[in-house]
Amino acid sequence: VTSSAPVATPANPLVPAFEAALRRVLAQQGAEGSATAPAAFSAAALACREVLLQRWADTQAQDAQAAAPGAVSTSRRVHYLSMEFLMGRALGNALAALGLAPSVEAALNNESLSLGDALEREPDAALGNGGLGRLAACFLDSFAELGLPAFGYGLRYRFGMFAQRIQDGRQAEVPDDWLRLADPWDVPRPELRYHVGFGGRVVTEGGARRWVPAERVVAEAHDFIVPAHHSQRVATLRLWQASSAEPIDLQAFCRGDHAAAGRHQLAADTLNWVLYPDDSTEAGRLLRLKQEAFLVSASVQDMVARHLRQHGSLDKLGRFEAIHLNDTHPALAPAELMRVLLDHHGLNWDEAWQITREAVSYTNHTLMPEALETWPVRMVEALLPRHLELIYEINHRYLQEARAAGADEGMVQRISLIDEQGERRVRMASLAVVASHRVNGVSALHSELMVQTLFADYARLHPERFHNVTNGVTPRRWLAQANPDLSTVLDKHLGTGWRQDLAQLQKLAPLARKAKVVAEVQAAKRANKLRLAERIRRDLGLVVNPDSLFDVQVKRIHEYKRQLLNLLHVVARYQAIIANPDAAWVPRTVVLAGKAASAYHAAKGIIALAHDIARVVNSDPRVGDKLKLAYLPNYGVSLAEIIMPAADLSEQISTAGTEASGTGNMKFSLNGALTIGTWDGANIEMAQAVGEEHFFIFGLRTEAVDQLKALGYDPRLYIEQDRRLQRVLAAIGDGTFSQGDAERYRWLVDSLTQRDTYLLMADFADYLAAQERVDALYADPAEWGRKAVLNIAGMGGFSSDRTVAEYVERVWSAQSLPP
Ligand code: DL6
Repeated sequence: VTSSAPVATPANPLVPAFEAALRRVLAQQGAEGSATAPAAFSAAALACREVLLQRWADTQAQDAQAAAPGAVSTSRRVHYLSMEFLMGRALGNALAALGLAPSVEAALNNESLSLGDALEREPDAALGNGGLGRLAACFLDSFAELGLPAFGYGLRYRFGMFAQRIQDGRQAEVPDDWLRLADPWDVPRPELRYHVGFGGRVVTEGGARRWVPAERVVAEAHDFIVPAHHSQRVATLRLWQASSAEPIDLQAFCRGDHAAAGRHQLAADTLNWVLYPDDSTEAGRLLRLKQEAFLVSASVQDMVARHLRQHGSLDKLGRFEAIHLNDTHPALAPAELMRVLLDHHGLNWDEAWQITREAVSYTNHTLMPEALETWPVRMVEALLPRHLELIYEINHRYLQEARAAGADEGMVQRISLIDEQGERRVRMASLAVVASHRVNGVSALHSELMVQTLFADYARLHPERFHNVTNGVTPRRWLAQANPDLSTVLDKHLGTGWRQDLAQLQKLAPLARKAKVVAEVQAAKRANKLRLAERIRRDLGLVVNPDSLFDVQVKRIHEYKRQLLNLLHVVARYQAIIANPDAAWVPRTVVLAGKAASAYHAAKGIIALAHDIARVVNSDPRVGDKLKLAYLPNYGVSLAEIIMPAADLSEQISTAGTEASGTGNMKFSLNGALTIGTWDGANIEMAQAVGEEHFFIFGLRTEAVDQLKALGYDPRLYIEQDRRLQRVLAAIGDGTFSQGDAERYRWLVDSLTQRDTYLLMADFADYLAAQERVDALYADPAEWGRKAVLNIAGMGGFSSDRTVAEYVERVWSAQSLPP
């Protein structure tokens, strides 16, 4: 743990209070004779929690005062709705933020306990899947750091998404039981409870519509407090827990039908079991929709209640409260807000719609058609009949306006919130766009493609709505906490201010010419590589050479991210080494990690192939340390904190036009890795910031991809021209890596040969050429080191503090509101 300022010194007024709390908690636990690492973890966490609770109360008081009638501040409170928050561990961050690391370390040492062990005991709060969820977690850190009045809203998943086990080289999903040790960070708010309805019917009473749900659950708030590192402010992550309004049916219980007695509670519990229940079944899909409605309803009710407490009326709600939709999962929020304003508070349509559009904004995180949510109308009708009525009405009015503005019938069909082709479906992205005053993409390229393709019609009608805000990552976690050795080097040469103002990394650029600075950065890298090598040995029993080039691709497993292209390179390299073992090979350790969605068979096939290739390559005595392939299981935030600082080469190789931004790419560069990447997502802005000559760029660009597809892409043309590609595909197809089983990867070779949706064949040769440039540069450590330093220096613009500041300016400010 490296502590950011304020550093705990004897003058730090928190220290005595903290030490007392620590002694108290340790004494309680010690009474059971359990002064062990888990006890040390919970004691340290509970002690931090006391300080955090005080800061939480102070922050709320400050924000309430700033929002009071007549107060000068007009800053809007942000309500960031997201199905995912990939928080990781909290203790290291809390100690650094509170400046308590040295004192807690000393206090634990007095009890013969180690802080390092205590930190390792904490389970990851993995309430997310990938970049979208980790971005939300970085934002919370920046909300606190920038002092923005803000709440993140999510669900308290009992079992996260899933923990990944590898059994016989295949992914197996097991429950991620992260709450098995009581969660010391959890702050239950039993006083904050809201009813959320499902099903039933809508009746007319006195001319007004009223929803009579068939089922009701209670949403209970549980807070997680996120501290700033350079002030006393905090941000709040409010997670909803469902319970039944009727937890036990006593009649059924007395009849002896215990299952029936608990069925309501079971239905409520199910809402909190896992993130993204497998959507390959109707029940799974229904549960997802229910979870989304649950998140949205509880959060909107909470926001409205707070606004009413502070302002007494609703007419200015849109001016004071921003509701942000992190992707389309919470896109029911505008319908829910309309329902609350119309049905509970008696506003008329125009008033309610004006407030809703002022409040709501939306970030799109993907252009992939299959990831764009739509829900069958029949499902929405059955579960949320009043919301469907409101969506119809929003649609009706919106299409009327569009017609009046000259939209023809073709356009009307395209912009309608209801997809009428095939089974009628509600288009969630359309609902989000129509109800928002601002819509943003997450990198320059993505935002441009968003208005040219997915939202082209809406962008023509409302150009002022569309903006770009390129993603960023928090330097507190992804540099200060994850990479203490590099941080020490930066502190020595730049001072400590980069934690708060990452742009200060620029000052490193001129130092890249100094061999001593480069050597210090390289020494930090080597220490991190030793740490990762040890982790690989521990998890896989595989010994890797810490001086080999660590070539890393870690992220969700998805065809568009092209982990398969990486594997094709590994096979090509393996074959080349076998063919010419005495050549001067630059030793490489290829590291992969990532989870595949449980119902995504092709992605799971890629994981299996990686393990099959690793088994053969790693055990071939002709190869030795010239090539090793390590697939680390159960990728998550804590593992990423070990991997990112240790990478020499970062693989960002998605097909151009498919990766919205990426944030892993930023974490790698920030930690001094060089990138091999396509002209995609935020890779582009990173290459521009660092200097394209310090990046290994390869592959077709978006326009070329589009042209090739328009002409009729035929992967066989590329295969026919490339002997290496033929040999690689032949080996994968003939059972070389699958114990002679020529059927195992037939589907994969067929798919690459016949369709190759993500153009691996078209980019293969250029990718291999770029890998050769990587080898050549790595053989010159001084030059590699210089470029590594320049990569770090160029990353000043990719802090989530900058990103959040841009959201405030472009999306959440009073100036961004519709007239
Ligand atoms: O914006 C955060 C993150 C981007 O960095 C990734 O490029 C993008 O894939 C991810 N998007 C999603 C959305 N769903 N899908 N697929 O996770 O968002």
